[in-house]
Amino acid sequence: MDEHSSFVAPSSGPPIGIVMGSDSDLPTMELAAAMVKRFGVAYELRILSAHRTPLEMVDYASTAAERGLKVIIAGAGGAAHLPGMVAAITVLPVIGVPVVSKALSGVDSLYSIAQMPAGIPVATVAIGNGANGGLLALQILATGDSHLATKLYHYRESLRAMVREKNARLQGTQGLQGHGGEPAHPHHV
Ligand code: RP5
Repeated sequence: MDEHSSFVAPSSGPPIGIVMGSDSDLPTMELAAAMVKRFGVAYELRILSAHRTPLEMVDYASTAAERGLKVIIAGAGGAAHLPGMVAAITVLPVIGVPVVSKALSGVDSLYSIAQMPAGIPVATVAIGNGANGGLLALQILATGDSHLATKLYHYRESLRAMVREKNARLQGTQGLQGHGGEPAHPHHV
């Protein structure tokens, strides 16, 4: 492993790497892939286990930057060491996605991913939230890509519009639900 590999001039591979510990993580990590795809950004998808294929994991992480990756989204469940170990090997930003586990519902995954020692950060999203993993990766890329930043801004606009529309619909039903002209959902100050 070349410990300086992150400083080698990168090739033109996809900028986002999505890795996961097992195919059982795929339903969660496909949410990340779908989000990245939605914004038209190229990505690669790999099953890579910190415990079952440690040497492949080291190879992947140590060559990630020279292959052109800019950010890695890593999902794992249970004793979820993949994101932290990948982060230990490369200086690329690593986003950890805690996958829901059978025994502890993903709390084990969350703690394993978030509680990194000083010096080796992993940006951890909520349990099962692969979509936010994808979005955060896109936001990191967008710091150097104004076209992508504009697309993300429009996405936020769509979220705002969605909430406003929901509120407008709620306000429209108040006349049916309210009592004696009182708002159905009074605002207490
Ligand atoms: C972890 O163990 C994987 O990330 C997965 O979430 C969990 C269970 O793996 P499988 O037993 O389903 O392969 O390494």
